[in-house]
Amino acid sequence: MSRARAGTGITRRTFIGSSAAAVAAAGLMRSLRTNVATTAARFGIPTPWHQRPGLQVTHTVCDMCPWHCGIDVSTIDGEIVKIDGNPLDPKSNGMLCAKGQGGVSFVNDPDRLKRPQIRTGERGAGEFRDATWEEALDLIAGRMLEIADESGPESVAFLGHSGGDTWFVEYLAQAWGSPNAAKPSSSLCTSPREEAMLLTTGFPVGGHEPVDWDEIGAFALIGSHIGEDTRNTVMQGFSTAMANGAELVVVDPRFSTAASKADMWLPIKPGTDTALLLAWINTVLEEGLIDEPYLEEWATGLDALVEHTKEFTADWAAPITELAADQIRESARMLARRRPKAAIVPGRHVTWYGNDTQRMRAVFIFNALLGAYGRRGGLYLNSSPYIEAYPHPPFAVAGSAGGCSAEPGEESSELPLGPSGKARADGVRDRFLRGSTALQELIDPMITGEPYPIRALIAYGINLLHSIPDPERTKDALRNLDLVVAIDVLPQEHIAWADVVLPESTYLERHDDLWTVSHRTPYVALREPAIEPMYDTKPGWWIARELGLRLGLDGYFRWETAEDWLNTRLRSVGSSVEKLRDAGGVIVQDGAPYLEDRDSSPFLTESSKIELYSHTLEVAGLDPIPVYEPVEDPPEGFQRLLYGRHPAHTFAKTQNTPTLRALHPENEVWIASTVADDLGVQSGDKVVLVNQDGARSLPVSARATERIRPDAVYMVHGYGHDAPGLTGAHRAGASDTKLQTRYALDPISGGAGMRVNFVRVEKAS
Ligand code: MGD
Ligand code: MGD
Repeated sequence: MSRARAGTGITRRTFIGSSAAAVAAAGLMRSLRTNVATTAARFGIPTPWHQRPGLQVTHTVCDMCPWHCGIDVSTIDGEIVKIDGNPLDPKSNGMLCAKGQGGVSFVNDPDRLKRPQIRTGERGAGEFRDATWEEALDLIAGRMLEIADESGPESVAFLGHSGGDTWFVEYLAQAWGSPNAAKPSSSLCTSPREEAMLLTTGFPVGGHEPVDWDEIGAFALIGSHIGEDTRNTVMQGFSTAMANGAELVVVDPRFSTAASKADMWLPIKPGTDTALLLAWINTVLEEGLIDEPYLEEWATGLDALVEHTKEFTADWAAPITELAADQIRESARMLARRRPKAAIVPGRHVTWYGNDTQRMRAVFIFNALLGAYGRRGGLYLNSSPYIEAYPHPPFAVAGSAGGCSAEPGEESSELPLGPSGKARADGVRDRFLRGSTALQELIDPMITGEPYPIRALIAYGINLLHSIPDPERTKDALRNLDLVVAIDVLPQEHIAWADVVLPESTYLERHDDLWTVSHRTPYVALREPAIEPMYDTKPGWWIARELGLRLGLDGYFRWETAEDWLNTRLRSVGSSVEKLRDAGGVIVQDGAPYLEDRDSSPFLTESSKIELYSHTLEVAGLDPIPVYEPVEDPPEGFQRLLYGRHPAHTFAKTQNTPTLRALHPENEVWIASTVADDLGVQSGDKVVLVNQDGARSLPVSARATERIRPDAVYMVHGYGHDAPGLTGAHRAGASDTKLQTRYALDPISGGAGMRVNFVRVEKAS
């Protein structure tokens, strides 16, 4: 495998040049490096990694979180020594977060899955024997074919996430013919905002939120906890905006890191944000703080909106949100004064309370009133890169599983067609719910066989028992299935429930499909292996292809290697794997981010305008303009369970990664000081959380703090692992998922609102 070779450790990529000067300079640097290394060796100082001979750099794409930054991976003698951001990549801009740098440790985690395994004990017992790839793949394909013969291809579900999911959840699932394919990044994350944005502007938010950070004058974060949510580019944008003096309003029941930087913090009562948003809309309409010429040209439904929101004043919202009316008005003015260089930043994980699409509609309507879409300093317009898909025979089923990740396949950014719609209860309104992939709605059919049975599950890179609410229900489903296949890199909890475990090579050991990222400057990025696969692991593309061939899907797998696939696609933009590698791993194309860059309306609704009033919703019998629906209050003695991210960890997948674990070994539960006092709990005491249905957490440290409202507790997602194979993360901290025994289904997007669970804090015995 040829890689970009570093001239020196310091100016790696740029240093190589064909000119004599570059060659001479390289020689000089080499001799300097030798001298430094010799001197260091004389004094017994180990040679720094960037001065060691044989340094190579591979341009590839990170997979430590779903943001997928471009990275430069430095290796010496086939060993990874350092990962940096790729300066050419529009996402990383040469920078990288702790999670990304933790990749070295992730790949070298001694607990990794090392070889294929076949279950020997009961499901859940975790008893396996080693198997060859041949045997494991034959077994899976044989059972899939039997099941399809009896119950049809739709009785096999494909659930997946992580960077290689397109091979399984999209390509293989569609070729095989199952509409039951889904990613957690849709209905457990972004589906309400994607549906809301489509309804309002006709295009989705997409993987990359289009905030014009460089020029923004004022912005609001509603629940988005940038700083704890450490998406690299978003943190860079946030820092730029703050350094430029942008004003910031943070709406969060918790004094988050972002709140500590804000001009105004609104400690809202959880679940009441739609009331606040309606009052913001009312304030700017009443006070004439809207961009009238923009709305005249680009929006419909303003009169109806004025009429609808007349009664939703700040005084109306104050007792609902438990915020002061003046604070509500002043925060709306703070944003509107800087219009159009102002916006509410579209949140990302927005499946909160079940009425989430309407809350996100209110966000997008407010942004329209400020004139933000397609304006400098507001929300620019993303463009998709031009590149052709891999040519293949027509799929047996159409659609993609969609998601919030900036993932391969992102160019098809319309909302995914509705695989799981088929598996949902009757009576669901036609376009909605079927409009997106509601992963959690596929679990019941695995248990009940209704409306038709799902009998087999291919789980690729999804943490089945930590990502989907009500894990006991998921276990019931796993118990009931006729085939469970887990394709993963770590012995996560659900692995013990698989019939066949297939160990994938990690993202630093394999190719994947191209990243085709819809962006201000749309771009295509290449994932290439930086090292050879460790152990007896295989890349996802190889596994999908080998399975496909055994399933008789030869027509879809005429390509032999990932490089064949990539070269075919890259030919359509005059490139190849080799050319792209030499160009630094990224092809950046021109975008058209502002209205003035476009010849026609960018708004793709039926009216070609921003729809403040949605006829589509009206026709479906749903509220055409958002209304506030109260959520259930916590019962006496309970607090609402809120959760979020830790800057150094991703979901439930990095808690076992040695260097990241060293940064944050376990989570803690934030409890308002007054509540903690009443319970006699002090910071550092171990407590157990018991939810409304009696589910109990592992013991977890309390953090008594003024930084959260008394009606809620908060914890970082992803801890409380029960898998003994995760030797570092096992039983460290507590799991939010295990306390989420219920969720509220969003009737429009199919999203699963997870903030509808309540917990009682008990002192651990
Ligand atoms: P949320 O869960 O919506 O996540 O990041 P966000 O979209 O920012 O936000 C959590 C915040 O919402 C918390 O501060 C919480 O106190 C607040 N909150 C809770 N309830 C309410 C409420 O009712 N109203 C309001 N206004 N606020 C409330 C998620 C994002 O993070 C996602 S989706 C992904 S895919 C990435 N994952 C990730 C990761 O795993 N690790 C790290 N380090 N960063 C990540 N960034 C991304
Ligand atoms: P992770 O815990 O990152 O979350 O849902 P998931 O993507 O399921 O699990 C990733 C899985 O992939 C792990 O099993 C990991 O070991 C495996 N893996 C990692 N790398 C690779 C690889 O290269 N190849 C393969 N084959 N496997 C790999 C995330 C989802 O969870 C999202 S997007 C959101 S926003 C929601 N967040 C959330 C929350 O905050 N709280 C609760 N309670 N539930 C949530 N669910 C959602």
